[in-house]
Amino acid sequence: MITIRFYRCLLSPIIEEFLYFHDFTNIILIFILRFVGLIIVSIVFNKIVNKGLLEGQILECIWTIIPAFILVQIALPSISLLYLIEDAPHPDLTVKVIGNQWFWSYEYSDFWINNSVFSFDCYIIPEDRLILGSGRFRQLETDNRLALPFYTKIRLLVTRSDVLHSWTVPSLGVKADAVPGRINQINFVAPLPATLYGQCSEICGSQHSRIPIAVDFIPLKEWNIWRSEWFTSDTQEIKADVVPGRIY
Ligand SMILES: [Cu+2]
Repeated sequence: MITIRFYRCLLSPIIEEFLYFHDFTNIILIFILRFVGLIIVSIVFNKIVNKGLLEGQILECIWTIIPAFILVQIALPSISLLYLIEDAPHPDLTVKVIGNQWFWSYEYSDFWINNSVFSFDCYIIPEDRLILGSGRFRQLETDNRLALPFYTKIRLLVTRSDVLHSWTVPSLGVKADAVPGRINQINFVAPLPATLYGQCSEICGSQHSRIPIAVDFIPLKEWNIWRSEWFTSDTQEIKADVVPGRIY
């Protein structure tokens, strides 16, 4: 099994759509910039003056309809993308993400241990505990990782316990503010096994840069093992590299 392990890569159908839309809009943008630039240059150097021209109905129609048509071309995929982000019928797994000063808590609300919800906290691994050459990223590794099955529809409910935070994983194309008194929902599917990283994207205090996000996407079978190991372990602390069979 080959596992992707990067800070930035595209690993979700949504982020791929973002990229297509970005490229498409850039093509239009380059066309407009070149066209308008060309006209400005030609106006500056043009010596032809038409003193009799007071109105031009056809010309005005053209220069209204064509830009309007271009705007519709941009608006339609943009709106459909917005719907795509929000739309998540029947997610397979729901996890509650709680932002704290300064760590993330995760609650698997569908799973319970001894009458308490299956939850854990993720703190940054400090620099002095990182071993040189171990392949771990500085400022991005956490002591526990959020483990999720890949090829599964995931819904995250993001909220906070103190101040504003923002749960962000660029590779999945998700960024959700953890807002006081509110629950934000994000949905994604990871098509491959991967370890992805993110960081809080809302200035939330002096340790804002010290609450990274590390997500493991693992096969459902391994995820079930991971979950049952957690249930049976005494310390209820799972090391970051617990998943067997991983090739980095
Ligand atoms: Cu934060």
